[in-house]
Amino acid sequence: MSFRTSATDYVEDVSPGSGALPPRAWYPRSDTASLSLNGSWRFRLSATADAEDDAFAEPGYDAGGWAEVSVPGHWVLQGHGAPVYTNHLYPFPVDPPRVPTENPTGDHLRFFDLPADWDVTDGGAVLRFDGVESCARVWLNGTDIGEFKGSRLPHEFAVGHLLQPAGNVLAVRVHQWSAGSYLEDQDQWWLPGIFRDVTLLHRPADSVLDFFVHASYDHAGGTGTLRVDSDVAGRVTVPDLGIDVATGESVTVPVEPWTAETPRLYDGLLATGGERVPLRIGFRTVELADGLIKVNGKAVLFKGVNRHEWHPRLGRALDLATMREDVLLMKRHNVNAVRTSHYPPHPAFLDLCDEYGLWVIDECDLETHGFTEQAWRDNPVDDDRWTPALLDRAARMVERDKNHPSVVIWSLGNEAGTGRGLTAMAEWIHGRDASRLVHYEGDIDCRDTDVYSRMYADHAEVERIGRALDGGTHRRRELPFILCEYGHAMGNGPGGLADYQRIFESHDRLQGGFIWEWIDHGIEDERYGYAYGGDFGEELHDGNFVCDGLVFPDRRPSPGLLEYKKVIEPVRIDGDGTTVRITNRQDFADLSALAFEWSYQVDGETVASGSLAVPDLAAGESAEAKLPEPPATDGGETRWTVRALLAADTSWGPAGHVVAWGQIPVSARQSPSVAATAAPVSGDGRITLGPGVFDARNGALLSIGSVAVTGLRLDVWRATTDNDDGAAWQSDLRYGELWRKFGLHRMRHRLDAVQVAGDALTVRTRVAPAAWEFGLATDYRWTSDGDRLRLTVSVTPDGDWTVPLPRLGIRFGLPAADRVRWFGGGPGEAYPDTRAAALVGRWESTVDGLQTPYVRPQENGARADVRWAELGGLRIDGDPEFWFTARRWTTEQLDAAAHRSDLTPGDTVWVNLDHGQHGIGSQSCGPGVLPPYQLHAEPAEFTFVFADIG
Ligand code: IPT
Repeated sequence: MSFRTSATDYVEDVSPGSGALPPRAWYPRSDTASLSLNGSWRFRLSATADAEDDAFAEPGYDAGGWAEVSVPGHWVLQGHGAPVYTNHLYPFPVDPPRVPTENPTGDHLRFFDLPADWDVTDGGAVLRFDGVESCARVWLNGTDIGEFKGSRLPHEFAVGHLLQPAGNVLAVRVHQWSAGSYLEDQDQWWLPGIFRDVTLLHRPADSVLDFFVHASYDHAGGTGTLRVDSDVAGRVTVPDLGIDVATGESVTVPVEPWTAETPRLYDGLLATGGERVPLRIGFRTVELADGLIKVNGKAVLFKGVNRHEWHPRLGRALDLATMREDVLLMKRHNVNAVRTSHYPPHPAFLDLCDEYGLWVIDECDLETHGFTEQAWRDNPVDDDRWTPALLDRAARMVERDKNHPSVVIWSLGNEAGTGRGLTAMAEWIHGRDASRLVHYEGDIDCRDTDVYSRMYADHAEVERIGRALDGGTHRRRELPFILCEYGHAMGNGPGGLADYQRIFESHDRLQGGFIWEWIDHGIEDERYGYAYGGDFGEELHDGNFVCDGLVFPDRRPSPGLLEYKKVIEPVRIDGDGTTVRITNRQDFADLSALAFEWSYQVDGETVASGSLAVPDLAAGESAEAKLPEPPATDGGETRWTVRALLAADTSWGPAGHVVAWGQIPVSARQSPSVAATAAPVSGDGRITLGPGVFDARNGALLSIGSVAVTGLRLDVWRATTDNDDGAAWQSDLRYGELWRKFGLHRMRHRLDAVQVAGDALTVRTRVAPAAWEFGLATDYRWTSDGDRLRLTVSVTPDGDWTVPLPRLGIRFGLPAADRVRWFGGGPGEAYPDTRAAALVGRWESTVDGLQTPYVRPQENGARADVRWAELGGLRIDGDPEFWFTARRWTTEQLDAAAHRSDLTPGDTVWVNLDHGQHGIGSQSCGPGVLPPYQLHAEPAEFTFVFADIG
């Protein structure tokens, strides 16, 4: 007995669908007519797949009472139902290919007329869907034309015979869940809907079907060979190259090659009897040679990111402007590669990668990660019944995207275990396109792939792989290595990027990596600012794990992106006090696009600057340039700053855009000195020492001159970051958890003595958490020269400290402070292992401007190497330099907040001056903090000098 209605059987059918045309190359325009069917569509939501019959598809159906949604779009982001976020767990029982009865189903209706000049008698027409999640059935003018799955892949239907000049009715029934959902278990929001363009294409007689542009480059001869294979014969012309050949015919001419650094495209045309299709041709050859990924004969180093499609209001329904913004942001931050995690992007994105220059790993829409929970039993990729669906997905990706020079590697998918279906995909792809390599991280032995790829391997292991000490199968040992994911950019971080980069650059086999990931998938939300998993009442969810990008949901760069930009800069600038060494770290381009400038700083102020002559170095070369005679100065801390800038406007950045920089110290800083000439004076329950006034009973500082100070004391706590907390599955020590276990967030301060002796006021304390026997003996020693107040903090750990400290320093409150000036690292935040981008100089900000608005609030905003800072009428000089943080809420409030909207500024500005900060690491999904950046409980002494400058 069957309980299922046959009308919806296709939903749970493992097949890719029926009725669609074979996949073919996608191109944005030609001279044939097309009609965009984007816009407002009529919409009706049902709770199950078969709640409604198909009467709505009939011409004349009255949808007057229906709602409206925008196409492209996701209905759950337009007030119908709600989004669901899970990382890898299927949000439905795992019983492939069955899906729940509760299966939100959106019926969509679009009425359209053809433009007057569209001749329905000339040839046919094709209806194209660029992306529908997850399964759709389509009717045109009441005729069922087919159904399909494969959410982020195009599907075309021949509809010429059904079209009318006017009054056409397009009906699309979209099911949130289908057999296809089992293949689409990517770490992202589940967002049903017609989320990419819907287009009607006129197909006149003899118009183009599929075509394959083969454009290779012979780096030895400097020539390009072009051959365009086309299902419909025609001619191919490339005016700039004098090419005019028949389709299928090869021609070899001298060309400039395409690379991500030099994205030379030639405009061409494919003309058949019925259509003229513009081509943008890039000549380049990708090969595996000498165990390396080579393009045009040279090994490339990927400085990549994993890009999901995301917009905080539109979800994965991205417009062209947003795609372009992504590409421009990447180029401006020195990113040279994109993995289209974990599905083929909107096809227009790849046009932008061709145009601006980015290496692309194009990844198929395939992930079955949830099967890991059952030891991969019943995994569709190892079950022949699913193989046609897998091959269909591979073909739809390859055929759609094969004409992009930017695409250098095909990826079978992500986190799908292993199985025969994947092997079949790889075999098919290798057979169809021998001009590119095949990637799949899950193929640990590289049986089917051309690249050894891993995710989140720690530094030591990557180093071993670089040294070829990792073993593995014979095949794997011959292959180059990439980290397809690393540097988990969740919240504050990732830390340790510079350390990875050093390793990549030390071993040829290591060809770089791709940060996880480009953008936080926060959803704009009135309640929270940005919502994340769980904010929509999901029964299962993975919280803010969906916010792990280098840019915030609004695409503002996070400090992680600025750090990455610095770490991967294409030019290295270093040197000693008199010469500067410039290294061109690019793989292809010389330095002719860049101009160099020097400047000279005394105590952070620029006193002289000029341009620096740098030879036009070829890729990989380095040279020394002579710095001018340094300006005469009267002491002070001095340094050179050398910058590489765009010499002229480019397609992605204006002249003057800073690409790379380096600082070269000349003379070191003098420590602030304060003679202890004033003596403490007691009276009236107060102790006065120079400008400082203290409470005589407990030694608490009350004011410095006119500035009231509250709560000054040792502080070791920080609002744990996502990387401190670590991922639940990490077997390593996770300090966020241990810190709380050991009570570092609830340290008690026991007063042992307030001593006035000679020129000093000394307050002796012991700082320790309830329940534990370890602590920090902490002495505060105050002296003054009458004008300034000097504090030396001495910390001596006792007992058995088994965890590092989150931070070590003092904190205090100031009644009012808005503007902040400092001399030290800036302009943005930095931590011990995320400090590459901190430029030493003079900086200014508001207190609010110091905050980094992580979607889930957490420790943020420290400025590194601060010599002095001024705020709220105080000047603070540090000995040694310190980490400076100021915010209008306490660390405890920051720690308790789940969303930005939980943080409301109070009247007090809380200031942290830290002698040490624990590093950040990448343990939210990856290795923790490397040993040099850990802050161990050890004896420490540090000094601050305070002056009232109000
Ligand atoms: C890896 C996934 O490939 C990626 O989609 C994302 O979920 C990332 O982790 C974490 O944000 S899977 C890896 C943790 C086993």
